[in-house]
Amino acid sequence: MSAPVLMWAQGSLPSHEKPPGITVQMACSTLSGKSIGGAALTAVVVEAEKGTPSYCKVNGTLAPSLNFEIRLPDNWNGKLYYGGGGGYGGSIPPLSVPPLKQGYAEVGSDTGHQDDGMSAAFALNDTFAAQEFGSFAVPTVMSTALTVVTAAYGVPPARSYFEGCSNGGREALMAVQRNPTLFDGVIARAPAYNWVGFMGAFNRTAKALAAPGGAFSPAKTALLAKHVREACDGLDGIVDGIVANPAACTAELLNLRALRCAGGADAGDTCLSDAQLAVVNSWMNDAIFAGSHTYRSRGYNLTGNEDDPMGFGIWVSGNGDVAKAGQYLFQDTTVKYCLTRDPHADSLKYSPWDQHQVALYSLAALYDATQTDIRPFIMAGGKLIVWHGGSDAALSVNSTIEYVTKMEKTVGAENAARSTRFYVAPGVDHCENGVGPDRTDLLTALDDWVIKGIAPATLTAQKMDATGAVTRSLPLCQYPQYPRYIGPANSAEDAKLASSYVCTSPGGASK
Ligand SMILES: [Ca+2]
Repeated sequence: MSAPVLMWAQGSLPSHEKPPGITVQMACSTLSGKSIGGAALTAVVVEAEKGTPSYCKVNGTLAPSLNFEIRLPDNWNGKLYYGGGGGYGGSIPPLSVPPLKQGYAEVGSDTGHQDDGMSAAFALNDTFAAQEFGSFAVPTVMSTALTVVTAAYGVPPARSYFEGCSNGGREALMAVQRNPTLFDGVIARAPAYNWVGFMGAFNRTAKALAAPGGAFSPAKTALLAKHVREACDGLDGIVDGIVANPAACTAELLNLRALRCAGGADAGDTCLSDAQLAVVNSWMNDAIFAGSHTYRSRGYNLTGNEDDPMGFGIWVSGNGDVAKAGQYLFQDTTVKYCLTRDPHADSLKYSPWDQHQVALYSLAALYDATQTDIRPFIMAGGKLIVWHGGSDAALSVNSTIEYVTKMEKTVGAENAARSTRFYVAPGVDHCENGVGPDRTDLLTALDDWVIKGIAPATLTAQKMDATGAVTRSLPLCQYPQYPRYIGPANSAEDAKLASSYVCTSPGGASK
């Protein structure tokens, strides 16, 4: 990175200089066929269609096999947006339309290998590929992207932001922790930051599901979800299908024993067998494993949204076949290609999770983003927004709560308050979807914070139908606050409006 770029990235230059009026045709013409930033570039104009503006699509490869894409808009706003990817990487994430519409130059990569995102096979015999996926890809591609964007527009980006969810959320925290001056602002959503811990939790719950009688059919999942809603939905002031105040949903209120089949053996869709209750138990309880430091994944909340199409069924139970569940598949490929290095290993027989300390240490060194001392990022002026869906069945919101809580303690309350924000979106599944409103313009909130010094407070979350019409809204409250309904009793219409809620602490005080 050149010195001027570093100065811009640290915010020492005015932010309101008007970027040059370079069209997508001009940008592509400048870059096409050139070798810039260590890569031979292709550059083609993608015409506007269906609400997506035209852009110059720039592709290149950094040796040996790190493929990246840069999307350059008309009316560049002078800023760069790096979007993270999901799973085990392997492909360039799709275009994110909102940042492009706002004039950002967008950047993404395949993290250095090519696969479907569900396989860790790339890591078996290629430590460099594992390192690229773990932490090298983002700073490596950023170095090239800054050079390419500067070549296209004549000036470097005035600000650079990173946003990602799931593995992309992990990449976000990894950048904050290891490359603290790379981005001016970072959005980490549902971060998969505790790789060793959550993979171990996935393994434990998958074994419970695979045990005799443990399989969870959709009917069993629906039974569980309905039971939870009946116990806890109203604790936030409105029965609306969202348990927005999980802290009040205690084990006593949940009373899961009431679901037990008489005698403990499966007796149909109106009860849970002991083997199925053991699955719920594994799901809800913390998973803690021995190591040079302990590896952890916090238990999941029962939310009453287990029966959502993108919830417990696809991520945990596999709708009756655990081998089809997302959690099973991720832990299985991790056991095969990272822990045993045996592609034929049976992950359901791999026990205990912490049996091979060297393998766990290696996995953590590559992929864990658990470092809580982010003062270098804060001292450089960086701003961090953390977000997690309240009914995320893939990664536990409680693990993210634990990270943020430890981080705040490590950096101190004052540093945390001036540089970090944490939001939980009730009723929202992994990264998006769910009963709850899942859309918030976090990028604009971050940009206003970085550029104008306007720190985000309560934001608004919206749910949209297929046509883009807003069907529901809620305040997006800063954790530990939750949106408490204060509208007319039992009004389904008022329940759809953010104005019917006030952010409230679980203990009762609101602001
Ligand atoms: Ca509710």
